[in-house]
Amino acid sequence: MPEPHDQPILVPVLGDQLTRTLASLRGRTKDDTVILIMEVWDEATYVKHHKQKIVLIFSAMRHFAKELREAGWTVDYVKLTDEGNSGSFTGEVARAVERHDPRAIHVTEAGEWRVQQGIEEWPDKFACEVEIFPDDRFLCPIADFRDWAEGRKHLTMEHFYREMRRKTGLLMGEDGKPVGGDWNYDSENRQPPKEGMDPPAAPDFEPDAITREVIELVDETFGDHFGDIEPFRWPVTSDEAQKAADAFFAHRIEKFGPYQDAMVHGQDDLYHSMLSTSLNCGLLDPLEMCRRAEQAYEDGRAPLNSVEGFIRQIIGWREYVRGFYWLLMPGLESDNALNAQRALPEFFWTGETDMRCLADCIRSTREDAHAHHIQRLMVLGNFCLLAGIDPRAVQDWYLVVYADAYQWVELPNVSGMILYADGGRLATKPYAASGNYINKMSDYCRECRYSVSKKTGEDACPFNPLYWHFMDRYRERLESNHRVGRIYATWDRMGEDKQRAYLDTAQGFLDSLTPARKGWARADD
Ligand code: FAD
Ligand code: DLZ
Ligand code: SF4
Repeated sequence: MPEPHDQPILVPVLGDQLTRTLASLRGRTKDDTVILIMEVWDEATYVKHHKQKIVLIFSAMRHFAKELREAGWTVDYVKLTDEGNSGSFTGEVARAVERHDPRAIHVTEAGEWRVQQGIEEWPDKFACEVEIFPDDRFLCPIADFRDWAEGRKHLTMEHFYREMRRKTGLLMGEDGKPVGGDWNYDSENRQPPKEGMDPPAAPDFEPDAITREVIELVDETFGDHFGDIEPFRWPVTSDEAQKAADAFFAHRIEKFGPYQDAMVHGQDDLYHSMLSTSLNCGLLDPLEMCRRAEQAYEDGRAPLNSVEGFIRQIIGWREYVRGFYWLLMPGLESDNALNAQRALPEFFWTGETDMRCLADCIRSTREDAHAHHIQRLMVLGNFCLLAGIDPRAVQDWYLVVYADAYQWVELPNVSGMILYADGGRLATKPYAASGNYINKMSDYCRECRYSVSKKTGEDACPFNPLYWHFMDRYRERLESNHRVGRIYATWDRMGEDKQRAYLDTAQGFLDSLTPARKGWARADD
């Protein structure tokens, strides 16, 4: 390692901050800076992440360090197996302070509350000055979101999104009006899969020597974690991530919108971008991706509904959930507005269930550390909502199993979007659905052992009775909700025998579930 000048600035870069233009790196000079990148036990094990998630982060961190060194920076890289590794960010910064005697530490704020709490203690722990920079890779500063949320009863994403459109100018006409006249084209984005649909494959990235070494390390060290370690195909450098983006903007964006909600057995990517892992660890810039989408529209390569839909996911949902997270933490973690207490079923980990939709989503989750949004929301999430699974168990599952999962994005989606555990601050109604929705949007039901058209009894699709069991359980709370309340007229018209059959079928199904064994998500649970 070349020695930089006396008393340099120490810049710790976390595993989801792998961006050359990171706020704490901008403006630094090479002869006056030591960049510290740390593989630490605490981060790898606070939940037992999917093996591919750890491979992705460690490999991306090692590649990033290599690129920085090749560009002339001094990088102090701590490997997980290095002698003396303390296992924590704070411990490693303390050791680096001993090694380099920095005059200051410059760090960009952490994505997650847990880590940020640790960073905020650094000024008291270390004798040198500590400067914490806002993470301006996000387009909406945390303080701006707070201002926006102030005094609002409902934090409606759509309202936030419009402000973000105005702020970024994305898809805005010169008259200050949205391009095409409407803000949102979601109603055009709900097509079921077409027979014989054959989306162009997303590029695979063959593991190089660095990734191979990490795969071996993770296999040896975290072999008991959930998920297949290979084939490992995620981009681990910014060049690879750009290639993945090129392929999306060349071949998939056109149909991204219409088939955004479609589900096909055996396929978890369809026309989705598969860019979340790269966006979240810093290999891609969110605004740049939106500009590329806008360009595709301007060049006539993609229709407005696809492009607007993609941009909304990024400057709308992605920015919104991040603001929502920082607004409501730490309480959001323990919110349980519906008092859901049931243990997560074991099949979430093993995939062994006769429910074909769930089995397929869990398969892709195990094989690829990925499932697309509607699979996460309307199959896996819907099941957890209807079955009344304890939010803590659901949070842990989502945080473990997806390669793109960080608490800032996982928690609002789980607590707010799927479970209504936040009491309705994110979603105005629970996203509850019977088997009918899944049947309409997928090819899952055709070969399922359950019958989606049966409402009660042994062979009935479990989503059907579970839906009414859920509605009945929460009648008092939901009846007054104008978006759900009308459903109770249908329930009341059924009569007692039919209602009893629904409730008994659902209860029989719930009683048959085997709770997950301990130790899947956390070593100490
Ligand atoms: P695309 O469908 O191509 O979408 C483009 C981009 O939009 C994504 O890459 C992502 O950055 C952004 N985006 C889309 N929807 C959301 C959303 N609801 N919240 C935030 N960003 C969004 N996404 C994560 O990145 N990490 C998570 O841990 C995560 N957990 C989720 C948990 C649940 C219960 C649900 C319902 C959704 C979750 N999502 C999460 C959002 C979404 O499912 C994934 O971002 C998406 O499936 C990633 O695949 P993609 O890149 O192909 O996405
Ligand atoms: C997810 C993850 C893992 C598995 N390991 C590390 C690590 O060893 N070192 C590191 O810097 N980051 C890791 N990460 C990503 C961090 O969890 C992420 O940077 C923080 O949670 C952000 O708050
Ligand atoms: Fe899923 Fe029900 Fe369809 Fe089976 S019948 S695939 S359980 S929705």
